[in-house]
Amino acid sequence: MSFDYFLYKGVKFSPGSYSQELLQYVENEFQVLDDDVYIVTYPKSGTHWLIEILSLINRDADPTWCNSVLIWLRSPWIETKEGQLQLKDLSSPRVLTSHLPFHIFPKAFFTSKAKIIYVMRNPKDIFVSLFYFAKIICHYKDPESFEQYLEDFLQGNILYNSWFEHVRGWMQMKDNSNFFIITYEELHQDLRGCILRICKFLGKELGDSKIDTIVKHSSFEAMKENKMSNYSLGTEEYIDHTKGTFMRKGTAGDWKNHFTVAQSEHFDRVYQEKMKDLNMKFFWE
Ligand code: PPS
Repeated sequence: MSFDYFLYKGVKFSPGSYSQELLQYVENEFQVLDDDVYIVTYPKSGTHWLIEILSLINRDADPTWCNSVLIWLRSPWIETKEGQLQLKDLSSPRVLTSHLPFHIFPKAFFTSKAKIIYVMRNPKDIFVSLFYFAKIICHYKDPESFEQYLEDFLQGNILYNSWFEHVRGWMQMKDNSNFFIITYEELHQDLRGCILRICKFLGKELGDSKIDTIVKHSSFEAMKENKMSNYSLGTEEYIDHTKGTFMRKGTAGDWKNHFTVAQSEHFDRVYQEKMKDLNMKFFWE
């Protein structure tokens, strides 16, 4: 795609689905309800996996909603023009989604009882996932090459800026009781255990067989098959389906199939430098 990103408080956004006015509104005027749950992520971290899990938890494991309503209508993006229209049709309790960095998230959240689930993923895998996604989705500029795009990613020269800034910003919330962190890698390793932890955070008790049903319907295979969740329907305007699919690979560690040793070492050096004073160890490290 050929366009220029615009800046809102230093963060890059693409024209089309975003605007200065909307971002200003979302930051300063968006009404947060006490029973809202927000899935907050840097792109490609596992956002949709969480939407599917929460859709199932909130319907007591009944998959009918997931199988009949498009995923982005179940949990609209608060910062996009489309999302703002879609969320008007939602009833409470709402599950909403956002890729916004901490410093421009709706101010009203911070004085509310609403909850955030922050999903994180190994940034090397995020980069690979994004490299393929940017080629098929219109909101991102087309990557010139893997090498160049890696530099853009490390410098934050892309939509939503840098992964490092996103994580560092949101980690200011890590000790708050309404803020829950989960990683893509944990979901992979123990989906059932993660669902139980998410239920606990949400104050939801579901029996064993319901948890099993949620595990089944939120697997990569089930979501890839589900036309309401796999982005094959209603996305022609945004996604070039001839170039790839949204539900691409769904694995942890795919970066090893893409990075050279030199690229991986370069990434590690930038990572160490940018994260050195954070004093947090992540699940994928
Ligand atoms: S987005 O567009 O930024 O909101 O993307 P996001 O949903 O955050 O991340 C997309 C990646 O998550 C993978 N995915 C899953 N992996 C495992 N299990 C399930 N159920 C699942 N659902 C989505 C999806 O395939 C993207 O990762 P890659 O590595 O590209 O396959």
